[in-house]
Amino acid sequence: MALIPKNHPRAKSLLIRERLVDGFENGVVAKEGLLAHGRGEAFDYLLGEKTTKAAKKAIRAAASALILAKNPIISVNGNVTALCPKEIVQLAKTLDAKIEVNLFYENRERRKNIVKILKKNGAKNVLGLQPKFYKRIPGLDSARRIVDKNGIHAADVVLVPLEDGDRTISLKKLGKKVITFDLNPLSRTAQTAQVTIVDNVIRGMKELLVVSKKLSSKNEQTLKKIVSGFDNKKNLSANISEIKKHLNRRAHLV
Ligand code: PTJ
Repeated sequence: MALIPKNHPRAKSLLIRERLVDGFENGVVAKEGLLAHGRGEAFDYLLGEKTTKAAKKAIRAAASALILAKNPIISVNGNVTALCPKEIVQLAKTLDAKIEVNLFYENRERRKNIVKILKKNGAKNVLGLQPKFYKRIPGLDSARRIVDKNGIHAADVVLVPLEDGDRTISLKKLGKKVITFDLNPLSRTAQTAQVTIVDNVIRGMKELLVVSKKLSSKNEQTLKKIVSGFDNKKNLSANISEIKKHLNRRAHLV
């Protein structure tokens, strides 16, 4: 692991980067996952490396939808496992949700490594390792089409952090509600999910856990009101405005 001085101005984000590199070296993260992280870092920088007001609003809507769900599931890939395994497991416990490994860059060994990490962090059961339960999502060509019939296939609300496009549309066609984390408010996933949390999973997943715990005592009517009052397009625009504001502030410093 690289030595990062504590007082380095970007120590936090350099430490996060190290988690990805460790994840790659331990066979959890795909090499393409390192590139995806770099893209995320750039957007995080443009957002001021903080959870915006808009992201907090999306997190409330996401938590409400997940609490209201009959059969919620958290879909995990290499990057999200390397970045926040503990939070994923705690969130699943809080929401009584299942966890399923779903990869874009299919690799059986990596699936096993991801399950191992999640179990080390307290997960009892992680779906996605048993081919006898595999089903296909129609209309999807990537490896992500392979899902567990008792997991993503049966779910009504799916949390898909760090996605790459087509699956969100296919899951929506199957009548599922899709919630995503994506630092790029312009990505296809961000634009097609019902709830997009434009935040770094490393911060956002913690916040989603806290808010889910808080809202779990609220009644159905209150939660439904939070969900129906949320407008994803408006929320994405608010995040884009946040980027513009941040850029303007930085430009004035030069
Ligand atoms: O482990 P696998 O095989 O399932 O592969 C996972 C990756 C992430 C490599 C795969 O899904 C992929 O290639 O994704 P993309 O197309 O690069 O999209 C990832 C999106 O996540 C981009 O829009 C990034 O800006 C965003 N992103 C990257 N890091 C973070 C992030 N969003 C939130 N938090 C992050 N830390």
